[in-house]
Amino acid sequence: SIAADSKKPIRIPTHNWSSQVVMAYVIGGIFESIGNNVEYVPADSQAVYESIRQGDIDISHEVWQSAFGKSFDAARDAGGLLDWGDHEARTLEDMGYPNWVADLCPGLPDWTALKNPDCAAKFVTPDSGGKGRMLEGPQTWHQDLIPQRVDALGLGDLWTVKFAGGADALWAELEAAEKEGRGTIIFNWTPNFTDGAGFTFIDFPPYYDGCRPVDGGDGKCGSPDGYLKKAVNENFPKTHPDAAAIFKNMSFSTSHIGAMAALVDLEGMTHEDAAKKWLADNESVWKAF
Ligand code: TMO
Repeated sequence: SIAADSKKPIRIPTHNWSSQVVMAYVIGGIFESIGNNVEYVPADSQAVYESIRQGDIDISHEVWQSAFGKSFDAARDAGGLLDWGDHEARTLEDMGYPNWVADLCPGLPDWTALKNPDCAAKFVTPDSGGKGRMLEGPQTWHQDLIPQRVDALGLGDLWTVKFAGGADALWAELEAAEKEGRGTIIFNWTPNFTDGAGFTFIDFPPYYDGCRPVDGGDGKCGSPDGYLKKAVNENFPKTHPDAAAIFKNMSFSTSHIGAMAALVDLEGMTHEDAAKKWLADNESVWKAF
């Protein structure tokens, strides 16, 4: 472009799951490679869209439809936040289980297998009041979506939903269940490091627009085959035209994003080091943006 990018740092949010944080540093590294300054801002994953709309944060690079679509829509409709296109990767965010668990409940992954009391009994934990326990992610991601769904589907007498304090508690639960040889049902998503590692999502009744209680529906639906979107503050293309053009072109695949998460959650790297390694290993991918 003719006008050069402002030297004012580009403010990139960081949230509480690994691919998002690694991708923040990946994008920051790409912006720095063209001479930009960047700043990383820890932010709530729902409130961030309002912060972008207000101009306190410049971009969002992982807008997951199921968890954040409603907050994204509200900010876009209020003005000040632009839809900056989708990644190639499609997304699913839902409850599921490591594959060995299928043996405990005949009929899985069909959700109706959960109606069987013999199935639920195999997921009782000390804190579950005699019911089968499902471990949902932090409540900031979906509020009461999953407890509402359990009740709407008539599973509330057999199952209870607990919230994990953070994503790491979900992965710790997977490891502990495997070690102890017991069943577990947790919230998970794709793309993630568990792609191809023997994790199956439960087939709930199909999602449709309006099926969730927050949208006025009865709650008897699973999560959508969702987008993974990018968003920017409306002034960002004016203050940083070169970075904005790169960000518009940027599109990561399921395997790109799974690898970003795996470097942290399987290989134990820091988010910053994972981003450096990802950039070094994938020059041909990001230089094309
Ligand atoms: C937004 N998330 C990837 C945690 O489902």
